Amino acid sequence: DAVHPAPELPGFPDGFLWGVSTSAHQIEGAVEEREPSVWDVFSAEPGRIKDGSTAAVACDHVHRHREDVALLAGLGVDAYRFSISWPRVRSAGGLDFYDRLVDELCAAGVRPVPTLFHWDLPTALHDKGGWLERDTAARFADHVATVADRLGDRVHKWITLNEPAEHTLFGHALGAHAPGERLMFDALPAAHHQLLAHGLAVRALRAAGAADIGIANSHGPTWPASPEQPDLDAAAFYDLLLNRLFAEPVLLGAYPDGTGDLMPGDVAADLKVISEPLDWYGVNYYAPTKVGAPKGTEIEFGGLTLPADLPFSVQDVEDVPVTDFGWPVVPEGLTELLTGFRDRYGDRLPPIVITENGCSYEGLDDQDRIAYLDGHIRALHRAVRAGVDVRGYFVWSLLDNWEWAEGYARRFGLVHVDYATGKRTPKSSYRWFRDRLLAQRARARG
Ligand code: GBH
Repeated sequence: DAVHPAPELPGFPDGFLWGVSTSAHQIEGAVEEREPSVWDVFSAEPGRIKDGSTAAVACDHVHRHREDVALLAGLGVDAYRFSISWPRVRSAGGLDFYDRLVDELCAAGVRPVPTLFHWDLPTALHDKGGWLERDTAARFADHVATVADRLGDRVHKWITLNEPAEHTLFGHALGAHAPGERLMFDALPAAHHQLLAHGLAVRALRAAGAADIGIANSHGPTWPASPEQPDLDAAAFYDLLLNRLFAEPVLLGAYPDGTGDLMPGDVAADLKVISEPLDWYGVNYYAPTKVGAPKGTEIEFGGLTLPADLPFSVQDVEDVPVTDFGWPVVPEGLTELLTGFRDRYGDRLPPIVITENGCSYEGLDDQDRIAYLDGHIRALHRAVRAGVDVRGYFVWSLLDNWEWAEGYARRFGLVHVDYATGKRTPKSSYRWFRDRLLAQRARARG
């Protein structure tokens, strides 16, 4: 039942890692089997989540993990990126669930690639100040040491944090995500403490013998709305906040353009920790952002309403298709992003792994998703041909799942989930990706 005899994808370098991604809070369910996280509390508050839902059951992955591992095996991916729920590890079962999951993945020939923090902070830590509190970074490092000690014999590739930029902006500055803080620029300490947590986690993983460590940062090209100076300035500021602020401490050991002065603590000493060398740098790419001077009105952006008093405005990228979520589809943006990073950071940039890329569309015969993935994988290959060292590509996501403030309305999966019954149904894109992976492998064998 091969889908689409369309042209094969271009061949990627030997050892290139193909995978799919998920995150704990978005798929696991089984909330009663773990401590609460900030997302449980946030989603229980009226009006926070668009469809009023919570992730209490979600894909019920904790009880259906065998089925999901079988789906991964059927897909033929080399690797599976999932996240480890810190609240679950703190609960009675400890790491038991992840221990089993890792065993099953290894038995299925799929490499486990855990993310150690994907936004679901234990409520107990949030109550002590959460990411605004420096001590949370130290607690995270202890947690990471525990995880590495238990799983490090079978897990050989690690991701520290997922998108500290989004977690700072949406969770702590704008209040659209958990923990719902609206601190605007006073949210910057949450960025610094997450970055510090990243660096301390790298040290803890190294101490446990880990040799293959990265971070998953969210990045996209920022397109000025016009060549006029106010638009250029606003776009540069947005690029600073979303791209440079989270890349440069990690890659260069420095905060860009004086932003370090806004961070708490002994910033110079912390930057030494934050810039611990990485084996690779993970990029989550969805779309470019068109940015102009502020317009003094609220802005609809990526499903959020941004306040009127930001020093920039986000505008629609015109004349391109959009996904069901309204996000523009711009594969060239991925080539531009990666060649731009290479030009900007030169030999300070480690090999790149695309840790997320994907789109939200309805339907089982999801030809739009196939077109999106095909376009982005080709765009990635153009970056490789232009000399960017790219080592892997992970689709977001294996399963339809709970899309944060959007609830269950957005479907990013290669596999459809019927939330009433938990039934999984592979979409056309699942078969398309499987066939492309088979072809890559046949090609690699020569
Ligand atoms: C990731 O966040 C998360 O890691 C993951 O948990 C989540 O499910 C997934 O992506 C899908 O959202 O209006 O076109 O300019 C990505 C967050 C993606 C948010 C791009 C802002 C701007 C879209 N960002 N988005 S657009």
